Amino acid sequence: MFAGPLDESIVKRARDAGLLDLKIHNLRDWTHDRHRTVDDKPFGGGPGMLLKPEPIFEAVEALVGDETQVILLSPSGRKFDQAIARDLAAKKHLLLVCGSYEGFDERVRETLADDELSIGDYVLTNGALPAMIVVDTLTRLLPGALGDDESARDESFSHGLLEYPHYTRPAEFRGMKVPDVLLSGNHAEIEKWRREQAKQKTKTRRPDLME
Ligand code: 4G3
Repeated sequence: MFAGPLDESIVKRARDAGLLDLKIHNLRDWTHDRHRTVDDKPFGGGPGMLLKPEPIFEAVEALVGDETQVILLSPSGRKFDQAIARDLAAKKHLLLVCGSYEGFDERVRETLADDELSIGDYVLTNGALPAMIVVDTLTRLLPGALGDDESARDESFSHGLLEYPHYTRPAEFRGMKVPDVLLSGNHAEIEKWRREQAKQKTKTRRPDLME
């Protein structure tokens, strides 16, 4: 599941360039029984299974260093966003713990985790996709991970607004014209137009982003 996405384009390039050292671990490697059991039924009854604490504790204890941030991925975490991404991209070492099904024994949360993140208000079968989303988001923030062309595009959320409309050639396509101001060569006017468009779009689509 991790192999495909993390071996693509920019993430692959960053790994190959040594900007990012990424390792995948299997919780089952820290079990001791014949069936390599990682889950169990919840005390008190109820549906679903929980990840047993022992393999997670052993795995985390084996993998952490002095500068490790241990982060659980779960729907009850704080909502992951670009500001959190910037903060995490500056960390030396992250350990992302992906639970599945009904999640973690509470003692993992209480004593092992430094933080708990959610990528949004929906439930997935496990935390692997959320972990990959976190990795992808952080990777493009690592110095040198994006080419110059790509870096220039990194504006979308850095002003806290949605992107202004973008156009490329041709200047007219099937009767649809690119706004004149973008062809004017007047960079002050272009900047003003873009700022206004971004503000309008954010106000109508995402008023929550406006202060
Ligand atoms: C823990 C994360 C893990 C508790 C994980 C389910 C969605 C997200 C899981 C739990 C997940 C998210 C595994 N689903 N929104 N599934 O980031 O109830």
